[in-house]
Amino acid sequence: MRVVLATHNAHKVEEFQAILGSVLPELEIVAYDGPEPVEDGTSFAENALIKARTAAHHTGLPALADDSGICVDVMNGSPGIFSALWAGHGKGAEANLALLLDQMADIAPEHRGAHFACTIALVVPASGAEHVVEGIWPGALATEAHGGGGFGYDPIFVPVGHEVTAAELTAAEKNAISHRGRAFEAAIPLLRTTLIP
Ligand code: ITT
Repeated sequence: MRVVLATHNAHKVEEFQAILGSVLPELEIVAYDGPEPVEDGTSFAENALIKARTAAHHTGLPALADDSGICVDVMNGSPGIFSALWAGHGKGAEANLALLLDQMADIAPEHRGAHFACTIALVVPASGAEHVVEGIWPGALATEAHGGGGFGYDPIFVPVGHEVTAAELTAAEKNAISHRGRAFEAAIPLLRTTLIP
């Protein structure tokens, strides 16, 4: 069964393939290269559904989308759904990360709690079915960036129970405990029952 992955983020594609490849080899994950929707939802779930619906509509295939981000406690959950564009359009991951570190510069260690959130949407055009699952990865923000793995905010996120950042974990370690890995724990049974005959 072919499933289209409605993302233009190459790091997400890598993590999806690493997580899904070994567990559901029956699924052939194909990249989506059609029109990009406007992500104007007000939650991770709304944005994930917007992306999955667009890809399902343009390809006729079941579509998976991921909307994710980092949510900082003392910032009332920001950057949240604005994580990819926190420093502005076209600025990129380094600028996003630098801005967040700057905004958190005066915040004491005990108030640096944060979590990553990932919502995965599955839209099946043949049946009209729509599903949404979520995963959360709790932790705290470091005061400076460390590590070269992962992507986005990984170099400043210290997962709960760890003393290193997410960017210092191996890809397999990250995928086993991350928000994306946890969302897939919920998505995998759904994918099995919905897509595999
Ligand atoms: P698509 O919409 O094409 O999927 P995107 O990167 O724009 O790609 P989002 O709107 O969901 O996707 O924004 C996700 C952002 O949240 C991402 O660009 C990172 O800045 C951050 N993020 C999400 N998951 C992350 C992870 O595992 N590690 C580090 N940062 C992450």
